[in-house]
Amino acid sequence: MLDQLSGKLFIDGDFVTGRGRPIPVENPATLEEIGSITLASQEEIDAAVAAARKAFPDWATAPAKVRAAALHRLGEVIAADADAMAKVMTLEQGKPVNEARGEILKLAEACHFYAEEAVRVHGEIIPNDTTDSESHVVREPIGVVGAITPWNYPAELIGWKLCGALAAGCTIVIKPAELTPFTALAIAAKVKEAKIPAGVVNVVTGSGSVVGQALVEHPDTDKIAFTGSSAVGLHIQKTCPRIKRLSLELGGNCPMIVTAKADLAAAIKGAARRSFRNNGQICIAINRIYVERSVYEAFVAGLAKAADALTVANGFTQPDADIGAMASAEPLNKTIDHLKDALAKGARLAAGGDRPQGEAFAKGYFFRPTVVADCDHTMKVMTEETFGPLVGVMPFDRLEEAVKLSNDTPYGLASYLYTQDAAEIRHLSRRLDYGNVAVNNVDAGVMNAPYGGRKQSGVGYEHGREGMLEYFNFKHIRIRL
Ligand code: TAP
Repeated sequence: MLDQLSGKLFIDGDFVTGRGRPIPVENPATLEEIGSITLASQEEIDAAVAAARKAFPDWATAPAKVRAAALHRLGEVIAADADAMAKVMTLEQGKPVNEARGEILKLAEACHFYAEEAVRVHGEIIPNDTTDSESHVVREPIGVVGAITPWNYPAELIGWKLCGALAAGCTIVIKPAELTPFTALAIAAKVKEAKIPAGVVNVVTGSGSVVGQALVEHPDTDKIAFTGSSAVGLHIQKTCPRIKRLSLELGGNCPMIVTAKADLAAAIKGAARRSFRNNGQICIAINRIYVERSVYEAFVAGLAKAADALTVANGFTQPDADIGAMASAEPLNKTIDHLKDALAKGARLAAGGDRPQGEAFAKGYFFRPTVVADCDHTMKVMTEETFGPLVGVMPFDRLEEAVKLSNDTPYGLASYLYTQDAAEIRHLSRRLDYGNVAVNNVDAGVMNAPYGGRKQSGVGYEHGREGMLEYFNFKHIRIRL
């Protein structure tokens, strides 16, 4: 599959060979080159946006059931080829094949979810201030969407935008991360196979500062749907040269509170999963854990044991490994930096702390799941987004203190709480200043509920009906009867 996708762009329903500079793509587990993509030129970006614009009127006005059927077809062809698509993802991103397959199936689920939502685009008739008129409020698709996505979930983060946009009647130009372009191009192949009309979906590749920025500045994109770091999100907001809709799903620095009334075994299991899955390269990864002092040492010992038990391996040759290679040198180096900073400031290393030993790990970006205890808020691990397999733990004495520490961050994406006490659940979950609060579980995002951050974690929502609303304009039609 990679041979067919190398060097391609997907414009107006067809794969075309890009004429720009080739950019090599590496396997982060072996550092071998697996293919190359092209830096899309302004002319190619213009062609993609023009194709989306040309396709827009027919797609926007097609019966909702036609768009729904197209999304159902897309979900089916993606699920049918999940194994091959998962291997492509693992080769460029590093996560184990089984986990990548799960992500591809989630993409298929998003297609079916938004196919069902597409036929429920209702308006409203509102009585107003005169007896002989009424107000009709209808939803109309915004137009051409530029979607810019990161490398940590190369399929799902495209899927939420693609499916919400298409269900609403928008057309889209996708710019995937330079590190993980092939998953996006594999999705484009499925768009073609599902016979979604030409121009409705387009993919252009290349660096964010050139190709992503060109979509942001393009006079004919009506909305930018972005997922990535808060720094780039802010840059997009500042440099967007004209008024257009922006949704920004940005960084996180997610806390977990474990009280003395928690099921400790469940809390440890949840913490190990949400701190280390995908190497912690998740916007909703648990970065920092506050544990009530009476259960603190037991929790640290349990989490260290759980971290040590996770298997780290090349996720392609060992598809069922818990953790594969990190996606690139950048998050690996940041993890090492945050670890050194914590240890220098007095943290205690409880698990991990170095690269795994052995020939298989000689080249790739591997790091062992790492737990540091006795942390405080002078340490980067507690105050910045690490985006790596590192979690900090800190004791607390009063619940108010745990809430204050949890909210002591510019971010507001997801938070986690473990307690069996109903009063604690009610009290704490309402006081955590986050878009998502998961209580006694670590699955902060589900397809049919809105998912979004506050503060520096962004504006707008994905998932759920709210995720589709991002792609509509509301129109008020006042009719005199
Ligand atoms: P970024 O460096 O922000 O990159 C994200 C995307 O933006 C990439 O496609 C990147 O392109 C592109 N980009 C970079 N500069 C740009 C510019 N000037 N104009 C337009 N596009 C530009 O983030 P990342 O390192 O890939 O991803 C990690 C970050 O994403 C973390 O902070 C994480 O928390 C966040 N994230 C948030 C969420 C949600 S739902 N809130 C989900 C996942 C990840 P290139 O990389 O190709 O240059």
